Amino acid sequence: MGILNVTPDSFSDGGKYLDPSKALERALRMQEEGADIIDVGGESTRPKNTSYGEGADPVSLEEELRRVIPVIARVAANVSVPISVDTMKSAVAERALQEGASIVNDVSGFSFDNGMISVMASHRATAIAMHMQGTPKTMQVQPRYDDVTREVRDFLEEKVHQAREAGIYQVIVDPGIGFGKRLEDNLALLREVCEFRSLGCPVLVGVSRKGFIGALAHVSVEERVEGSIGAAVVAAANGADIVRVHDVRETKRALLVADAIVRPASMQQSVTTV
Ligand code: HH2
Repeated sequence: MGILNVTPDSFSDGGKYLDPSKALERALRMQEEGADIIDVGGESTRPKNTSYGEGADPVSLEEELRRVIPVIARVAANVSVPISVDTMKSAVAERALQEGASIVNDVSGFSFDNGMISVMASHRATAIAMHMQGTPKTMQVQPRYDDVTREVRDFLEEKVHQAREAGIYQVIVDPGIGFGKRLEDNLALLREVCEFRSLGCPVLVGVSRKGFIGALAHVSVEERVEGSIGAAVVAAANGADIVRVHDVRETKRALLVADAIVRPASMQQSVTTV
């Protein structure tokens, strides 16, 4: 899954793709480099208490629609891979689905906006349910778990159940690396990705250029490509079906090799249905 942030303030690529023609160029490039999904987002979730300064401010509905919808329309008309919309707002999801997106990536796990489930159900969208403790503004303020993998798994199980009750059967689960997690929580979740496979859904992991890579490799956000690829390879080896990345070409090459070594066809859950 290639990341297309249409935001002025995303932590690693903010401001680069605000212009719809630049965004389209980027989407086409990621498709050519091997992305199987393009994820378009108009609201940064940059955490507080990090080297990026203050946490991201929430974006109004009007502003998010203004950023995202023209880009989704242009990307949908020009790429052949599925498009997901990274939003917590049901009105943004609805417009994006009308314009050609087919997946909704809701980092709040459908908790922020209680209209989200019915929008996804009525459009027969694929739902990505991600775990987050708190909100983007507060999530890195003393996150705490007794058993992070069990607690995140229980949360995602409930979300899968909630989606199925509403008639949404295509659900992708995501433990939410960096969303209300300490370093040791992120590492435990990546070590134990296989625990999420028993939910019976494809598992998505987003590690690209995130803070824990900077903390471990002592590198700024511009220098996290190698660490990101290392983490993506380990996540895939441990059972992730989809990795959400900025550096598509490099990650794809690494994953082609890693997959051939560690993932026999029988272990791969179907993601072609999304
Ligand atoms: N991470 C980010 C945003 N959306 N969605 C899912 N499903 N999983 C993730 O791990 C995830 C996500 C944060 O990364 P990024 O989009 O690069 O930054 P920002 O939130 O600052 O735009």
